[in-house]
Amino acid sequence: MQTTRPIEVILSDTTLDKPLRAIAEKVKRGERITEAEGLYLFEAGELAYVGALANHIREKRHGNRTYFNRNFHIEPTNVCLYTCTFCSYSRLIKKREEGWEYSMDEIMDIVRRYDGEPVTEVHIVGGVLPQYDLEFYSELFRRIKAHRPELHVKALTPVEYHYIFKKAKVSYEEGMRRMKEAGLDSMPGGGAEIFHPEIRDQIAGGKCTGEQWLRIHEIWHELGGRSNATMLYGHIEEYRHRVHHLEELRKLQDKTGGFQTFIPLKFRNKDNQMSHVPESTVVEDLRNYAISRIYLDNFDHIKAYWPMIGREVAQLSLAFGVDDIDGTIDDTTKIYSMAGSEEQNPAMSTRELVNLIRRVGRQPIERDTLYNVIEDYTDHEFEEDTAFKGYVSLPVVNGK
Ligand code: V47
Ligand code: SF4
Repeated sequence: MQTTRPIEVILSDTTLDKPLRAIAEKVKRGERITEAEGLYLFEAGELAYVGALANHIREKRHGNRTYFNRNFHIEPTNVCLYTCTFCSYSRLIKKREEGWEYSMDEIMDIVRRYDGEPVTEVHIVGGVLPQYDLEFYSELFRRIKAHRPELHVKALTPVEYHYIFKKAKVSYEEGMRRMKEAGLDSMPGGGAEIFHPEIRDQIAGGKCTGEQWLRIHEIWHELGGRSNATMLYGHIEEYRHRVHHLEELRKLQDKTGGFQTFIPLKFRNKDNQMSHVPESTVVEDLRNYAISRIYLDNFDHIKAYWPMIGREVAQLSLAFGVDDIDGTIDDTTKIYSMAGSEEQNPAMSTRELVNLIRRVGRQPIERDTLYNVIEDYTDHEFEEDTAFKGYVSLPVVNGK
């Protein structure tokens, strides 16, 4: 089933203005677009147009392949020293009794809960507090690896690393080396928000700067590590700030090649200091995925994080440049449910994820964190699963 128009149809449109035609021609030839062209896409690129270009790139790179993994999250605490204005999840230290602060043993209990389960990745991220320091996280990574060596530890962002390295008086280089030794496998993309100081200074509550975020990823890449990148969009930023953000990522990726996936994160406005700011529309969300796909010509993957965007928009996004929808999650993250996402208890079984992808004509591929293929579910027959709960609005397709 064709969901977006082929790029040739776009190019045959005689009403297309000159700059949009030039961009479409570049995309067809596989050439990079400039910052000015990126800005023009945000300003003038209507949904069907950017969608056709992004889908062209997506299908050239990945065909119909659509990736997911089996993962769970651990959020050691939601108490935080910082005061990001978009954050619905954190509690200030003076209100710490309203939050949670897990001990090492409690965190290991969560890891052990998945013993025997076919998960491949644990994603660890949370608030920033003095007791969660370099020693704590080194010990935690060591314990997880001792307990389950093959479980991929995707943990912490430059927000935490900047803080814990400064506290421990070690350089970023020394700190990241120690994290690697302790068992860190990769870094998630969080904490990026908007790099431009005009916006970051207003929303990021005193945490690390855009330059520091980029530098820590660069050092991690130099150590041979892989990581993701995000952008929190749809609040007080302007299009030029998004383009600046994408440009900084593209430049670093040219240098290191260490990023795997770009994940646009839609600002959700429940219960935070920016609740008065309206959320972006679905049209804008899809345009943003598509323009990210077009701009980031050196990123392999664009991910729609379904607990944040919802299942239906995640399905739609697969026709707008997205080729990855994250994983099973198993109701282990609170960041988006507390910010007002429609996914109040985010959890999907493998079968649900597979169905979600298949129903929009794509091929579901289970991957590990580094995108090695674990299983191609294109023709997979599922056993009848009577314990199957949760996402019931997608009926079984073709008996699968
Ligand atoms: O950095 C917090 C965002 C991020 C809100 O690497 C909010 O695979 C919208 O980075 N509205 C953390 N966004 C989550 C994250 C992530 C998620 C999934 C996969 C990966 C990956 C990374 O969540 C924060 C911030 O940008 N965030 N509050 C909010 N109200
Ligand atoms: Fe703390 Fe992260 Fe929330 Fe900012 S986004 S207040 S750093 S938990």
